[in-house]
Amino acid sequence: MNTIESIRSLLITGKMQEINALVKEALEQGIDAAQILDEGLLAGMDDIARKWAEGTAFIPEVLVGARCMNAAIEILEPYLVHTSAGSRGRIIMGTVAGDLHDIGKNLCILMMKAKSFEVIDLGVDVSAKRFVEAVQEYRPQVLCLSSLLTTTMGNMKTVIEALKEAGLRDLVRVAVGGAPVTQAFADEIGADLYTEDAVQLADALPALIP
Ligand code: B12
Repeated sequence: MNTIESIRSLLITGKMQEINALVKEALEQGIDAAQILDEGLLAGMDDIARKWAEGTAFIPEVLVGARCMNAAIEILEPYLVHTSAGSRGRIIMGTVAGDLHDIGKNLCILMMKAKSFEVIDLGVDVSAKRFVEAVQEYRPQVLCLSSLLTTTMGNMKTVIEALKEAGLRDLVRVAVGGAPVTQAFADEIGADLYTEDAVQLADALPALIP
């Protein structure tokens, strides 16, 4: 098994130190950070998700896998984000109220930073009130909302309504995403942008920012 295959297969075991060491080893071997992310970590997370759906993996495995994934992303960040002079725009991102999923959010943040955007991370389970306060405080060009649950995706609409009530809706573009979110849903709630993944989001931002 090569280094990337080992990272992929170890993710479900939650052996963070071993995975981190392999990630560093892969970087030392000259393997591209994006390849480690795609073929090692994301492929490993897909394996876990499949096993969970089949009933051969359970929440603890998913949880430890997710922790390892987030830790490994931190190691990869400097290799994926090339800091250049100046920011191309300010973005705020968070996972909506009631939702604790943050891997997708963290990947979006990584990809946006990689494209030289300044990103403020509000974390998970973020209330509409907190999003509105953050928009007031930081005046971002774009607010990114993430949701992984069909039970929380409606909270994206609540955030958009709260922005309208606060008189801020015209000052900020709203991007939405996450596994259950679709273009049709984004249109229905009046969002300005939906993309399927983090790379497409980072690529679509320049057109969204005047
Ligand atoms: C990991 C995981 C967990 C972990 C989360 C750990 C963490 N730190 O994030 C834990 C174990 C905590 C968890 C808990 C739960 N989970 Co969960 N989880 C998952 C799992 C397996 C993977 C999600 C993931 O990280 N994917 C990898 C990332 C990279 O992909 P992503 O998040 O989709 O993000 C990409 C895109 O969607 C997009 N994107 C994301 N956000 C945004 C935002 C914008 C603006 C844009 C443009 C794009 C974008 O870009 C990202 C990168 O390309 C999914 C299964 C799946 N296939 O999605 C279930 C899943 C989402 N979970 C599910 C469920 C049911 C739960 C629980 C309710 C289970 C329970 N009984 O307790 C709880 C809810 C907890 C809560 N309140 O949030 C269901 C949801 C079903 C539904 N209809 O809503 C899923 C689909 C599993 C299933 N098949 O049943 N979960």
